[in-house]
Amino acid sequence: MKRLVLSCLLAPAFLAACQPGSTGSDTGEPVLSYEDAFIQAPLAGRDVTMGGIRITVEGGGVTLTGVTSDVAETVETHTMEMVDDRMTMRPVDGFEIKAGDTLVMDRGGNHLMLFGLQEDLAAGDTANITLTFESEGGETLTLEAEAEVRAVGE
Ligand SMILES: [Cu+2]
Repeated sequence: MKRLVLSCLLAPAFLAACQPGSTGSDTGEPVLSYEDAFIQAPLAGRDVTMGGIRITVEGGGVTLTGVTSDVAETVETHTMEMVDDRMTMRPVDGFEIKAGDTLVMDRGGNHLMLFGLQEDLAAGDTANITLTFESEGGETLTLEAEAEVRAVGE
């Protein structure tokens, strides 16, 4: 089985190499890249928080099918929507990303939700986030992201 995996486990200074456009593929197989992966430091006493990431795919479309992290028991993908004039969030099982597009997960919109956090997680830490995708051809792809734990408001 052919598996295209792109890891960007690099310091911020090297992230330019992982930005959209630098990983294009002519083979028709999706190539994933990411930037700006973060986890918001949990409020004191809470074991739930949110996170974000920008994922770009080149060369073919994918669906984001699952997320895990080494600092959380479970990770869900959520979106925000208006229900009865109030912004609420709900889980989304599969985010589609078309070839050439970027899925933005950040505060106030699509985002990651982390449950069962490791107790000592704090701003300044780094955490691994593993994202699993299915290509249009049915292949499984994995993206390993390194996320920065940021204080609220940073
Ligand atoms: Cu949420």
